[in-house]
Amino acid sequence: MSFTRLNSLDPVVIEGWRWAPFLNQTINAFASLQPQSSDLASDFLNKEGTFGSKSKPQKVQTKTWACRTKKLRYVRAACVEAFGTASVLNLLVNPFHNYELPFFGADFVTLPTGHLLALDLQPVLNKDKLHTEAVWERLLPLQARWQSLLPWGGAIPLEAESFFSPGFLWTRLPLGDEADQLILEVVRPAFGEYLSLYLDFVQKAREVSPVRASHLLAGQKSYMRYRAKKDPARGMLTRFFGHEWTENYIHNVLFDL
Ligand code: DBV
Repeated sequence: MSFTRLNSLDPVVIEGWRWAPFLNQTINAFASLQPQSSDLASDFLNKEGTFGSKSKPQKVQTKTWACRTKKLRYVRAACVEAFGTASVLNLLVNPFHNYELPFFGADFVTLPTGHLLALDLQPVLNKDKLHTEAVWERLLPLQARWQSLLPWGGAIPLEAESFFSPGFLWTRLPLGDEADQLILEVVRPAFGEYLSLYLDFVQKAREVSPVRASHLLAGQKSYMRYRAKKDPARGMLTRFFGHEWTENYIHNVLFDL
């Protein structure tokens, strides 16, 4: 039975999708902020395709859940399921630039080669104490606790480093029961704590001056430009859905500023 989503707030139903509990937790967390639907074309709300050989085509689907709230310009979750090939939840929360708030970012990726799990409150302005100090003070203890239970994910591209905080939780795990248990017992509660911390900052955030807001806007744009240019999912999405849809999705839905 299939259910077509007409609105970006409609629930995401993907049979067998392993990241569903994480998305549901996110949706519940934002429910208290009076979320409003984001204006997304139906081709981005629900997308289905096939890939692989003609004799053995495989099904893939991508759905986008999104909303905005009083202080958050654009909250979006990209959900991908291609059985045996990829299962992804990529989340990004973009605050309005007149609030002193970081981004909330998560990348939960399962490929035949293993899981790749990234979670962070990413700075809009990296070398700016006013922007980072209050966040990092509360984030670092969370990172210290949860990262100690997970292997470090390894080097990230040098040019990407300034977009991450020192509270970056980052791991790669081989597929299997042991990873499933770590995802359940470590990644899931860590995600809950990072999300609660972020929502606490959102709740307390006050509007900043127009001058400050323009700095924050410049920082947001440079982050978004980087993410759109270097999206690690570009190859995968192009293979699934073609060049044109993928570029439109990356520039208008995933990283839209
Ligand atoms: N990554 C995205 C979006 C995805 C997505 C929108 C819709 O930003 C998936 C899907 N990430 C995705 C895939 C891979 C990665 C890798 C499919 C694997 C690519 C491959 O192996 O072929 C964090 N994601 C990665 C890597 C990093 C991140 C560091 C490995 C390095 C690389 O291959 O470039 N994603 C990256 C990041 C954040 C994030 C900067 C912030 C939290 O969301």
